[in-house]
Amino acid sequence: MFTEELVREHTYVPRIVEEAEGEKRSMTLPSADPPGEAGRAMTHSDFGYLSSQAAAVTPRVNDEPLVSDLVPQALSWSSLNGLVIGDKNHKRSGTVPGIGLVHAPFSLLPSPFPRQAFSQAIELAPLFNLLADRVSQDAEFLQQTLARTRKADHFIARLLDIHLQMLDEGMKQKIRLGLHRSDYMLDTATGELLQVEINTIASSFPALGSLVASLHRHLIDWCGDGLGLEAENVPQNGAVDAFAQAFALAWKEYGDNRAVVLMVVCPEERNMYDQYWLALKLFQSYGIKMIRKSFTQVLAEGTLGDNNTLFIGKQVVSVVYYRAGYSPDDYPSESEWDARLLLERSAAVKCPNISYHLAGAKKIQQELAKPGVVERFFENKEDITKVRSCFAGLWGLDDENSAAIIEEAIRNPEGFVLKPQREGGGNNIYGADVSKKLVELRDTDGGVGLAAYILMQRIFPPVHPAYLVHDGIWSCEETVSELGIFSAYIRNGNKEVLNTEAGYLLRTKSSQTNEGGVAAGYAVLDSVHLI
Ligand code: ADP
Ligand code: HGS
Repeated sequence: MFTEELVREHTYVPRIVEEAEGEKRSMTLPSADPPGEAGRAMTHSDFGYLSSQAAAVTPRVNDEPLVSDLVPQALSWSSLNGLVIGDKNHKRSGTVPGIGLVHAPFSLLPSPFPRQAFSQAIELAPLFNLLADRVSQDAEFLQQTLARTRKADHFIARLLDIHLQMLDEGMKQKIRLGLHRSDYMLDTATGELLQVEINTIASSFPALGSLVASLHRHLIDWCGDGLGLEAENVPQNGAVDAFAQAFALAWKEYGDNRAVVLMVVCPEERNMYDQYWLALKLFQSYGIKMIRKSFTQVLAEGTLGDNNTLFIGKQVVSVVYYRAGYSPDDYPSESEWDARLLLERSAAVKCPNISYHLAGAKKIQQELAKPGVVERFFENKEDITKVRSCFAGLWGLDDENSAAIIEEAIRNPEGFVLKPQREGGGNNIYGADVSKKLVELRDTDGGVGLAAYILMQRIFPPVHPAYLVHDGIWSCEETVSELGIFSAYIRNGNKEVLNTEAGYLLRTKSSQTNEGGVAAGYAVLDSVHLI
């Protein structure tokens, strides 16, 4: 277990709903005309505060002296323990390690999170590993589900082309390595834990996420009972060790002791320390080296030897781990695509390979939510129910029954999020822009552009006060949180080598912010205080 076994069976019923109802706040999806000032966009704060019980463990908001005492403690701890990123104001901070560092944005104290929902998310991890693996093996499902999307989205089309090419040429490697992160939000309206998305490529912050939990446990110890928080209710977060173990197991399955692990990175990367931590843990714990190369460097230094063995220079590569390649921005020219194809053709274990990458597309998430589709991949009724229990409302816009939901979303945009097939934060459409974009897509070229998007029920998580620390400055804000559960999966042919949860990530943002993502500057790193 990489997430400390704190999940005791509680007959815990989410109080969120009761309290809010008590306080006569509307809990259903926003009606056509949102309450409050005419035209004011609905924000998370319109939907229910965390229960008073949860609020009780939230930091004392106006305890200025305490906070002013705690912040320097937290900032120094972050610098001393590598909870850092490259400073955007420093030119070389994305290319030269050790230059222009700043603490990673974090929440000063852990955020309350229902224990039962946390354990549910942990329990789902091995199931989503299996689902991603089985979907990835169903080439027909992938190609068919994305058939219309490819016509409206050139990036997805390129990925599907590589997939077809590999099917045609035959995949040279039967070992599969998945390092995923499934993101969830609590839905105030129903008290349910709903899946926002699953990332099957470049899931960030396993290392810095692990460090924030340690920071919070340190601050709680440092403060004694001054905070009214129990360090034991902040689960240890072993994500960085779990990732290192997964790399080492895949390396061992490949079976070449000379080999190294290759991390494919962006030419400029301010989140390099989250990445270097993985390399350090892999070397310290298993004596295996991890090298970093951009697609351009892969094309320049990469060759395929006998049996498609991948060489970077003279080094044999047994595992390729992508921390780039999930966005069209990562392929500014054909040479990046050539590098991707070279890696895909190689005998190295890819994390992810092209079919795992496609299995994480938002259109696939939406298709899986359709009645009877999970049954294509799971027989066990209990597993099917568990997986489905966290599905939010998801709609495709490219089939004959899409017209109704499109009209509903145009009329009632606040209840939806419009999502393209993109990753990395900052791509989704919210609020009134949902109507505008849908009308534009519907009324252009016969609506073909609609196939590049999915519609998702907007989730309104409970709001809680928190101290957010950016660039050494703290502010107390009303916030909402998103829980990510990392998971690791290794299969060698028919042999399942590893199937486990691999730690967690909590990201917290102002309740006034639509988008999420730490790297994109919307959220901060956080950890959970289980209630
Ligand atoms: P990406 O792959 O770009 O990170 P996500 O689907 O994770 O895309 O969305 C990015 C952010 O948008 C999430 O971190 C979350 O803050 C917000 N978001 C996404 N879907 C929803 C939703 N259904 N309801 C509320 N917020 C959402
Ligand atoms: C890296 N620069 C992700 N990954 O996890 N996004 C956030 O760190 O290697 O910022 O909150 C790359 C996506 C949420 C992290 C960033 C999944 C990246 O954006 C990689 S595709």
